[in-house]
Amino acid sequence: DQNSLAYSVGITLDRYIKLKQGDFPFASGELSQLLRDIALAAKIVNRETNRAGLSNIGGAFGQTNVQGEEQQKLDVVANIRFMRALSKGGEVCAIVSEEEDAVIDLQNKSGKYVVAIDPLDGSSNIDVNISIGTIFSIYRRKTPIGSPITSEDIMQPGSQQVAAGYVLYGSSTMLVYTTGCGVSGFTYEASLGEFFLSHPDIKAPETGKIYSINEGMELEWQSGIKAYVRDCKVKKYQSRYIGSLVADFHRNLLKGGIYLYPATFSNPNGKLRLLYEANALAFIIEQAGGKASDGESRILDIQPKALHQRTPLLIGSKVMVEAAEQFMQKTE
Ligand code: AHM
Ligand code: MG
Repeated sequence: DQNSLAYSVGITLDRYIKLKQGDFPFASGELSQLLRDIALAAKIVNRETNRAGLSNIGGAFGQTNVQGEEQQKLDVVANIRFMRALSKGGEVCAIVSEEEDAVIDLQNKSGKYVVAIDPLDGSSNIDVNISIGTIFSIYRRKTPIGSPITSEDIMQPGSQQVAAGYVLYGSSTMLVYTTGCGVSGFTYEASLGEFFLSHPDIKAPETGKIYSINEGMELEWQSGIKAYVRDCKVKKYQSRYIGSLVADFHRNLLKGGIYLYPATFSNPNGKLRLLYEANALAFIIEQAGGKASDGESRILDIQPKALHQRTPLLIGSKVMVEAAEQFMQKTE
């Protein structure tokens, strides 16, 4: 088939996007360009990430700027890079970012797309050389092109995403995305400066043996989550928690597993953000055959009410997410 053929000849992300353009909703070429803009910013962030350990010796490395100013933190750098790529590209009218309190209205009258992005998630892991990620969601604006942006454009449920993806800056750097026709994964070849298709048509295993949750919070959990995690232990599942959402999600997507960030007594909506963390991964997992839930409802059906709204998240292999939901509904 087309996927395996493409892989065997070493297909780049650019070529793949072109090949698949017909699959995109509205196939105007602008969404393709937007994905390329994101990939370019990801390459730059990848370069900065690889240099992170050198930041303290930045002077010697030539990283301190002429004014001798200290280097900016990497999550700030990543935000600047993605903002620049998205605003210069011309396809986007508004951006929601974890790093910005308000919506960025680009005043771009011809931009059809709204992007929600976490430019660098898991940034507390940077200093200790652990994988981090970028997460993005793409929506078409609802109001007519040329009119001012309204909350109708921004507050769309995840089911309205036209594309979503993540970049994992790990032992290798990968970009994984969906436009609603399955999930494709690309690995970055730094010496060539290209993402190559390495994981065509990713499918999440129906079930798995990995559970990922911050167990230090157990005393804060509701009884359903406690009972589910206990069941994972009875079944002798593997506990794996990096504390970097993209990395934990990616491993479970490929190997089969569940990631849980539940409600706690002190944080009844959990920690993760609906717009730029949960929704993108929920779209991807569903496209891969898995499931994403807040314990009661499908993540993609949640109508957002606030920009930085949080949601509990149970995500991963279908059978495991359904089991966790059942435990929660039984015991609460
Ligand atoms: P951040 O957006 O401040 O980086 O927080 C999100 C991160 C996720 O990557 C990770 O899964 C989670 O927070 C870990 O939280 P905790 O340390 O509470 O387990
Ligand atoms: Mg984050």
